[in-house]
Amino acid sequence: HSLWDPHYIHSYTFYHLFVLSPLSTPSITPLMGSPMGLSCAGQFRCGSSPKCIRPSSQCDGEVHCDNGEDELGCVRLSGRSSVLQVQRGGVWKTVCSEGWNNWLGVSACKQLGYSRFCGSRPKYHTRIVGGNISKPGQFPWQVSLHFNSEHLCGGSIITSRWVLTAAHCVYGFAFPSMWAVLVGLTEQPVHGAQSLAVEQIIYHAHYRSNRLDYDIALMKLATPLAFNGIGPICLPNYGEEFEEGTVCWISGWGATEDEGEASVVLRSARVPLISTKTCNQPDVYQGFISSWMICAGYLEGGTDSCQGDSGGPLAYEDSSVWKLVGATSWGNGCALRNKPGVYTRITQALSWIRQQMETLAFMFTCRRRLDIQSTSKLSVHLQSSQCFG
Ligand SMILES: [Ca+2]
Repeated sequence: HSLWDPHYIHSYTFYHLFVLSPLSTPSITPLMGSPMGLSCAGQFRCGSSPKCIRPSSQCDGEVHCDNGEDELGCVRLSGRSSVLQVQRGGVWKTVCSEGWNNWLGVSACKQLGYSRFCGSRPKYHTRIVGGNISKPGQFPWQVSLHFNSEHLCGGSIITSRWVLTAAHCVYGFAFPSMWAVLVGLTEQPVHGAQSLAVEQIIYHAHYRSNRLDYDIALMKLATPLAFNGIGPICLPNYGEEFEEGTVCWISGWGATEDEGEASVVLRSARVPLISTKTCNQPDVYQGFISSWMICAGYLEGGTDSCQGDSGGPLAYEDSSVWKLVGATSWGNGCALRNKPGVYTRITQALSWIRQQMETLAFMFTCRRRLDIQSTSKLSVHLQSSQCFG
């Protein structure tokens, strides 16, 4: 069983893991004193910058501070019965209680990471190996990950700052400065596509190049994406099951035949999901399919993802909302009989994804806050213990 993409990238034995331990619920603590001489009277001060924002801009689901501190610590569990509460304008409101309205519901969902603005695209009246050429905007979440200015892998936009891909794309190569995320393009090489710098790369701590599990990674963009013509795909819900035979779409610039050249144009294909039971049969993948994997494609062969498609989306349209079911991971050859594509099962990775995004955002805020603290000669240990303890 071979992983997609050049294997030489795994020959490095450089362990560049940035493993973060789970932290308790982040909370905003105003800076003690005002190191920059700004009081922000009656306003909310962004921890990492001298910026002040209106109190109503705190916890409204939109980022106003440069590092998003205004949108941290907006959700909590309260009381003995652990009711879910959401902060709005400095007041905690209990979910679904009296006075709860649609606006608060949408705002709460945004806080919890469920943006209603994911997974939509313009209407198409249409349809890799055996796949069709895609039109601009057909897969607005699809990105091309360039390493040293060359397409290496695919990925999916999941928020304005995060791109999801496969761990085997970045393993041993998690150097942000060598990567660029290209968005809004259908043809390679690139003409006028938006290219974004990468601030941080994280892959699952349990991923190893000689194994197939935990094949998931996240790239944090150095600057947020503007969603014009491009947009995020929705993550599936916790515990959401996708049944055998559910028709999904794969897309990418991967090879159109095994060991072939990468495709110039973005290709896509319809692939039905295959149950783990079927995929683990002796003549298919003989028990190699774990809970971290999901199979899709045709046992008769002919249509499949291939080298260069790695990390890209396996997407499902659920009542006109597109959800990310999988990330292209591995396969035996491409489009061979009884060797369908295998994808990282996103529902299995949800906790990990949420944890990385929340923790990293929080750590960054803390680090910035500590920098400010140390220059102002205020005691650091309190902030330290709050951030890292
Ligand atoms: Ca805000």
